Amino acid sequence: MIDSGRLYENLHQKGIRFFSGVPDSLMKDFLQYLQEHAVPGEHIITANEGLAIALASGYHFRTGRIPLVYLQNSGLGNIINPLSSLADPEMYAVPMLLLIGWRGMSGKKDEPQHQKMGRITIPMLEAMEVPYYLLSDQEEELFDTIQTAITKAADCSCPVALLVPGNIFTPYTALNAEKDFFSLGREEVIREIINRFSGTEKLICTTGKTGREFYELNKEAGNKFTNYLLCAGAMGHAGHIALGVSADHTSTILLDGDGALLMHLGGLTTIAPFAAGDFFHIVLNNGQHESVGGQPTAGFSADLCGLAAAAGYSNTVLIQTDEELKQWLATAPSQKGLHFVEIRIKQGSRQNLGRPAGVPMEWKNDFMNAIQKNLIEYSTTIEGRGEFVPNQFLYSGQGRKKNIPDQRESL
Ligand SMILES: Cc1ncc(C[n+]2csc(CCOP(=O)(O)OP(=O)(O)O)c2C)c(N)n1
Repeated sequence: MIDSGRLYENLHQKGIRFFSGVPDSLMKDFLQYLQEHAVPGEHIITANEGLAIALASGYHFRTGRIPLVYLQNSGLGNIINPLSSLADPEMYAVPMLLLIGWRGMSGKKDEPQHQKMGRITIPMLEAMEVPYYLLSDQEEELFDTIQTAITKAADCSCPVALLVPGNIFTPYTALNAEKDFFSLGREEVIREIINRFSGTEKLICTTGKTGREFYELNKEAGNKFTNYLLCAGAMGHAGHIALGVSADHTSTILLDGDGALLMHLGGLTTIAPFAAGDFFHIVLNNGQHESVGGQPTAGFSADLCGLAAAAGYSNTVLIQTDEELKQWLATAPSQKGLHFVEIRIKQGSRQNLGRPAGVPMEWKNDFMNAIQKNLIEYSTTIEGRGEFVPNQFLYSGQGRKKNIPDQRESL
C-alpha cells in the first residue's frame, strides 16, 4: 500500500509542484493529504476536469514545469476537448501527468455507471494517443513508474496517464476534522421533502450519495414517490434531465449537489428560461464532494442563490436552519413557478447506505411508465390548462423579454 505523504514527497522531489483536478474516492486519502499539506497555490480543485487541464496548461506556460491533474475516469469525457485541442502535442504540447482513478476496471465489480467507462478507459486513452502506465500498490515500483511517466511527458511534451487500479493508499486521517457550520443533515432534509411534497411530482436526483439516500428514504416512506430517476452517473447533468422532463408541465423537483451544480454551472442559464411547470431546483449544499471523500467545493464561498437569480430564476431562497426548512416546506408544495432553493447542510452520511435494487434500464422504464401515467391523469383531470406554452417562446435570444409576464405563474 502507498503512503500518501511519501508519494507527495516523491512527486515533489521529482519536480511535480502543481496539482489540480476533481476528486475521486479511489484517491481520497492522497487527496486529503494533499489538501492539508500542499503549500498555498500548489493545489486547486476545479469545478470540472476539463478546467483542470486548462489550469495545468496555464501553470506550465508560466513555469515550464510539469503539473499533475487528477480525476476519476468518469471525468475523461470532460477532458477530451482540452486534451485534444489544447494540451495535445499537435497543439500546445503540454507535458503533464494525469492521475486517473480507474473505476470499473476490467474484472472488478463496480456500480453500473462505471462499467462502460471502466471498459473503455484504455481504448479511450489509446484513441487520444495518451501514453499510460498502471500504478502498483508497491511503493518502489510505483515511484519508478512515476519517473518513467515524467520522462515520457517531458520527452514527448504531452500528457501521460497514470492509472490508479483501486484503493492503493493507506488510510489517512485528516489532521483537522472540518467543523460543521450547519446543523441540518442531508437525510433529514430529503425525508422532510418526501413528507411534505405530494409524491406526484417528477423527481430527479443528482450523482452520488443523495440518490442513494433518496432511494432508501422513499422506500421507508412506502415508495411515496414513483416518478423519480436517479442520475447515478453523468455528474452535473441532473439539472438538464430535469429540464427535459419538465416540459410535460407537471411539477418537477431536482435534488442537486453543490459539486454537481458547479461542475456545469452554465446550465442555470438554460434552465431559467426553459424550465416548464412548477420547478424546484433544490441544492443540498454541504460545501464538499462528500460522496468521494469530502474534498471542498466552492459551495460555501460562492453565492449560489445570487448566481441562480442572475441566471434568471425568479424565486431564490437560502435555507440554513431546521426552522427555515420547515417554514419553506409549509408552503413550497403549492408554490408556482421556478424556484432555486439552496439548503446548507452538514457533512456526513450513514455508513451502511444501501444501493438501489435493479438495473438502470429498469429504473428508466419505471420512470417513463410512471410519468406517462402521471401525464395522462394530469391531462384528464386538470381543465383549462390545455396545450402548454413552453418557456422558450418567451425567450428572445437576447435575454428574457422584460415586458412578457412569466406565464408559469398563470399556468
Ligand atoms: C465527471 C465526473 N467527475 C467526478 C465524479 C466522481 N464523483 C462522484 S460524486 C462526486 C461528488 C459530488 O459532489 P456534490 O454534488 O457536492 O454531492 P455530495 O457528494 O457532496 O453529496 C464526484 C466528484 C463523477 N461521478 N463524474
